[in-house]
Amino acid sequence: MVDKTGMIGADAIRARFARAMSEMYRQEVPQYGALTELVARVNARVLQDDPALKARLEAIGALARLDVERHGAIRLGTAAELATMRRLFAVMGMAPVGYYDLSVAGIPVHSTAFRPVDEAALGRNPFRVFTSLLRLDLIADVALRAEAERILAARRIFTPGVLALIGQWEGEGGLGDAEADLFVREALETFRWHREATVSAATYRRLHDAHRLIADVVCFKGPHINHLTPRTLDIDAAQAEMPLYGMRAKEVIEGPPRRACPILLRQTSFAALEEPILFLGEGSAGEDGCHTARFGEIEQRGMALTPKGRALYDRLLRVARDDGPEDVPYGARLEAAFARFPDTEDELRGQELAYFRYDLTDGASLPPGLSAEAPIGDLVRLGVVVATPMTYEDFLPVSAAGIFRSNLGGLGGADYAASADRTGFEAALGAEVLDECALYAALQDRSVADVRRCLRDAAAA
Ligand code: OOG
Ligand code: NI
Repeated sequence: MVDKTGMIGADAIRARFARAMSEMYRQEVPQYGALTELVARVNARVLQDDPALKARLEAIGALARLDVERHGAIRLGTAAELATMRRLFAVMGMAPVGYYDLSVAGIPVHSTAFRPVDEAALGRNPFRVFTSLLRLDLIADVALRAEAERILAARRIFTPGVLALIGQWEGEGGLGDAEADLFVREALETFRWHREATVSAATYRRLHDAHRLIADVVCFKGPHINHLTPRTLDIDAAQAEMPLYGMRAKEVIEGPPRRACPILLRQTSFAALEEPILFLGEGSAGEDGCHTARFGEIEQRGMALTPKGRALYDRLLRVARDDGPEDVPYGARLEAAFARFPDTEDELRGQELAYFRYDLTDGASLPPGLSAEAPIGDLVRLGVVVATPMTYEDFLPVSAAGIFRSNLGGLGGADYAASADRTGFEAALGAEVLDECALYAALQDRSVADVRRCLRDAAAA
């Protein structure tokens, strides 16, 4: 954890931060604590009932990360906030991966996910934060837009302490043990909930009427963490148990249906809490109000899909949403549409719909007559190589829109011209976002190259 120069590694800082964030959110939103208990219980039961799954997760080192695995979400107001957030997450080994345009779904933000990228880092702690930037350019009311810009320009969401530590990390390439702890404490302040709004009730109302999301981003001191999501091994069971814990889950689980070979990501949430806030008084005393922003969510992760698999997923999801008979419930339409998505690992691999990691089978050697350069599928079929599906580490824009919508209530009406602006997002970020498919493909290619090298070495020996 501490290297020979006394520096703490990024993975360790991220793990400390994720733990501190979880602790803070548990204090702020007790239902989150209940949700993590529910998920821990469901996961323990799944592992007990399915020893093969347990062995497989253990073998690929995926069991250790499960208990600590969380993703969170924040919404930022300005380009400068996003650029500094990128530098803050870099200290924890988290890079921006993917571009998500939510304007198509009537939500005036675009987003990326900050997350660790390499396999070892993901294995240690895959903490990720879905980070959205408000798009004031989509607000038609010019005066309101100017007012929001003015309010946002005046706030400082980072403490002087964290800015100094980020600068130190950039200059020296690391932080010592005590500095890492200080960094975690100072960074956490940015994500804390503040019940004092920075605006009057009248201003809040105006922004809220333009779009609830605008009020949530503009009227507070900082980008409060709005949910923290544990990962479950059986989202249907967890969803069914949510009412027992006093939570009302959203009606449909976002993403693909339940399958023998889980793909991508399935998510569900419980509605945002109504929380008391205090508006800035026009005179002295502030006026009481309430705000809904923070909620709970659970996720189940499946295989990462190739662009070909993803295209099929997107097409079938559209079929289920748009073309299904009206009188058939959405869940049944989804099942029907996805009957056309292959559901065995052999098919998914053979048709190059999902990414796999290839490893030499224990003690295996090359059968006579076969070269180390033989098609990887042949090596798998002959038992020389074992293929393990890669976990999807990212998000889904249609699902994210569903999660946003279920927590902003009354979103209807917002109708923006679809206008992805990746270039604008990257300019604000001060960097390009990484392409998630390129990351999975590189990992897959590297595992194939490693397998072939080992086979060649063994044949030469
Ligand atoms: C983010 C909603 C998206 C997910 O898991 O897809 C999300 C937000 O509400 O800020 O968290
Ligand atoms: Ni989420």
